[in-house]
Parts: sequence; C-alpha cells; structure tokens
Amino acid sequence: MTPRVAAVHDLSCFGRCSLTIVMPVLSAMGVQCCPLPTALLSTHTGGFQGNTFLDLTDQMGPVAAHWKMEGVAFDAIYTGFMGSWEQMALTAQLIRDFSRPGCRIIVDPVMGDHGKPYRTYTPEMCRAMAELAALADVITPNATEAALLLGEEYKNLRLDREADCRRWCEALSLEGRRSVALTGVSLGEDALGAVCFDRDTGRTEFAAAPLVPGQFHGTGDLFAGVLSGALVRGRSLTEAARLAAEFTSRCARRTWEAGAPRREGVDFEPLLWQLGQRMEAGPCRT
Ligand code: PXL
Repeated sequence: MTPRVAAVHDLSCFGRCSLTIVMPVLSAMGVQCCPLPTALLSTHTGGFQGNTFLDLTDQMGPVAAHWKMEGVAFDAIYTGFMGSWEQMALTAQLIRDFSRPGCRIIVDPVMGDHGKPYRTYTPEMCRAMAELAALADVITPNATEAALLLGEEYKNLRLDREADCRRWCEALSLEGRRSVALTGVSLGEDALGAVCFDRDTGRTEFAAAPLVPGQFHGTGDLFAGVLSGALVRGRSLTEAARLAAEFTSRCARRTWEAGAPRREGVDFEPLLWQLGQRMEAGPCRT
C-alpha cells in the first residue's frame, strides 16, 4: 500500500515553501500526501511585504472530524509552519485523535531562522510549539528553533564542533523519548547537514552534504519533507537525513548557479525525479 501522510502546513501560493514543497516531494517519493492547510497566503512572510493571510483555523477541526468519520488512517502526521497558537492546539488534538501504532508523528518546529523568530511568531506561539513538539516521534529544528525549544540563548548553540552538536542534539531528545534531526550543522568548511539522534538505536550520527554558497528560502521545508518521505518509506533516521541533506544541497546548488532570487526558494522541481529513483532503488546505504 502507498504510505499516507497528513501534512499540516500553510499554503503559500508564491515563494516555494511548506505545502508547495511538501506535496510534490512526498508524491515524487511514492507517498500519498493529504494536506490540512492551516492558512492561505499570497506569499510566505520572508522577503515579501504585504502578503495576504486567510486563516483556516476554523476549517481544521471539521476537516479532521470528517476524516475520522470516513475512517481515514495515516502512516504519519507531519506538521510545519503554524499561523496561531490555536492551530497548534488543534494540531495536537489531531495527533491525539489519529495516533495509532505505526503512525509516526513528525514535527518540524518552524519558528525562525538566523537567531530570530519569524515576524508572525509570538513568545506564546513558541511555547505552544514546544508543547506540540513534545508529542513528536521525530523533530527537525534548525539552530534557532533548537535554542527556542531548549530555552537557550541562540549564541550559545555553536554547531561547528562535533561534541557540542551531539550534546545539543541529545538535549533535544527529551531524555531519549523522541528522535531529533538538528539541521544547519557544519563540521568543516564545505559540508552542511544534520546531526541525528535516533531514539530506536540510541545513536547520534551525522548526515552531511556539500555546502552551497547562498541561502534560499524553504530549504528547511525541503529537508524535512524529504526526511519525512524517506522515513515512511522505511529508511532509518540517518539514511533519511543523508538523502534529505544531499537532495537539498543539489537543489540549492542549481538555484545558486541560476542566480535565482533567494525569496523564491529552491528550484527543486527539475530534480524531483531523483527522489523517485532513490525510493525505487530500495533502502539507501549509509
Ligand atoms: O519555510 C517556513 C515558512 C513557511 N510558511 C510561511 C513562512 C515561512 C517562513 O518564513 O513565512 C508562511
């Protein structure tokens, strides 16, 4: 059976991120994506001014109730950017309602980047995100989000030394209860990736790929989307993170080479076939 994932993210119509990345990525990986859109925006909120924002909070409960009535079941629930703390409470309820053995809860605790929360995220929302992330089997924070989850100063989270990366990653695991892929880890001048704590094995491993100059919007969504697809297709956390780091790096490279504007996001569509090919090839080797 084709694995099925409920994806709780916003739909930003221009500037690749959230559902405009998650849906094509999961489809290409042979995974059915059932979107539960939290909001409809004209663009994402980074690098554009005056975006529209239609809050879809009122739809979340009824959509979930209808799915429940129809007996829909999921192999994973994968959540990302949230528009309000109410949405996080509703998403937590969705997780409780649809949990069953084998349903993996993947929370990308999207809150900010480069040391700062996104402009729509209040401290109250950041606290609600930490509560949502406490329900997760796997979380995929960047350094900014890790600092917010841990209540640490961002400047204390140096992710360029192996021992520090391991320490922060393991601190995020809630004493080994959840797996962690902490992104934006750079151990060496030309590599970027994630440090992964796998709660099933108790091991902490690194997944890196070539570092690309330039930074593009939506790379976190691309990484977490590929990781989620690979996990539900049976890959281990480290295998999934290696595939995600490699694919994100390749897409960032072609975007950088094309000189595309940062706010339009990573030019991933022409490379989607590679994800399908990797999934057909069976479990990837580490
Ligand atoms: O990529 C994260 C993200 C998702 N959705 C919206 C955003 C952002 C980051 O700015 O604004 C609407």
